[in-house]
Amino acid sequence: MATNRTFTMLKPDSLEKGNTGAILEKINAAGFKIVAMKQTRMSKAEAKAFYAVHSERPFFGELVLYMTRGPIVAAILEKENAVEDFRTLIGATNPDEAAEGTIRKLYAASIGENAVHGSDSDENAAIEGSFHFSGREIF
Ligand code: IDP
Ligand code: MG
Repeated sequence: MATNRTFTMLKPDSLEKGNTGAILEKINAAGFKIVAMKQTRMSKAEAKAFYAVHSERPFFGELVLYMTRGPIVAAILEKENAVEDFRTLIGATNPDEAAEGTIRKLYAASIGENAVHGSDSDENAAIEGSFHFSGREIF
């Protein structure tokens, strides 16, 4: 069932570069409502669990180090067609392939350090949102 919610993380590089406000402004301008948001930091165990689907990939170790090296901003976003529209807003995984004006084109350094996460399905959006937020943090 389509829930019209997606989950995002502004990744450590975005916070390090001071891009939090600019990225949230893009998200806001694109019509997403923030229904949950916090700054937090994942432990290595949490990052391994969050990205378990990638555990056999050659970049997994690098990904866990990157995602745990500093704080992130995690958020649940609401909008009609949220999952697909948010993937369009952030652009391709590799910023070299991302469309002009997308968040990754503007703010990502590389395929590894790519500024933001966006859920790839309604099912994963629900799983990922629940990973970071309890019911009483979602409005
Ligand atoms: P996505 O974030 O666009 O959905 P995924 O394929 O799900 O991309 O990969 C998850 C994350 O793993 C990426 O956002 C990126 O941070 C990292 N990653 C993906 N592919 C590579 C790679 O080839 N080298 C290094 N890191 C990668
Ligand atoms: Mg993905």
